[in-house]
Amino acid sequence: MKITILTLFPEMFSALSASILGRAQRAGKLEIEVVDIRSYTEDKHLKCDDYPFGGGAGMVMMAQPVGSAIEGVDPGHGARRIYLSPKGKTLRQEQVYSLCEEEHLVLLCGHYEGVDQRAIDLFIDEEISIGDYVLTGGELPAMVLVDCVARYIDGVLSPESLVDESFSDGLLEYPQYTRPVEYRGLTVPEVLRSGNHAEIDKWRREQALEITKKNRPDLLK
Ligand code: 4GY
Repeated sequence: MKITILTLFPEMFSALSASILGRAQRAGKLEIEVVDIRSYTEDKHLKCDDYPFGGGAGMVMMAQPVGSAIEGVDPGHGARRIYLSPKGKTLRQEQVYSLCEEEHLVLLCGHYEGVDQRAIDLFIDEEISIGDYVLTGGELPAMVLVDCVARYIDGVLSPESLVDESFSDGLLEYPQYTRPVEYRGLTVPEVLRSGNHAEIDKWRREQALEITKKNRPDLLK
């Protein structure tokens, strides 16, 4: 899968070279292309933002550099073009499963007060929010999207890592423990050390149900 990220702050994406996403890229399973929107501006001073019509605080990203950048990276509109913003539909795990089927994603990161609406109307397929809060830009949401989608690309994680995770059966995940058996007076539940896999499965299902009831009763409805 290829993911192209359009941003005014390409240096923020160095984080994607670490850990599992770094390994996926080196193995050729995931290609991440970070493109500086500024390199597409036709302004002689390389300006990419301007004052909002109608007044108000802050700056708005201009349609021209954004539109030209999108057309530059996806000329035939073969990609799914996504704008990250709090106005989008909130990302949920079911949508992550469907996005990972795409050959090419183009992620547009807004900054300041946002992007000229005409660039969104003309060039964007879908607006996605990662949650009901406001950030300074779409860069961290783009990284969130890359991360959760990349986990489902074949060979990025072991298949076993994906079966028992939170949301896989509509529930949150059961608690995990590793050595030592005792830490500051707290011990690992006996059943997990029993070797009785039927009992372990039962305990984990009960715990998953319990934690979901307590923290996310909405998931049970
Ligand atoms: N929440 N989910 C989010 C965000 C910042 C103004 C557009 C979010 O996706 N994006 O808070 N983004 C805004 C800042 C420009 C992006």
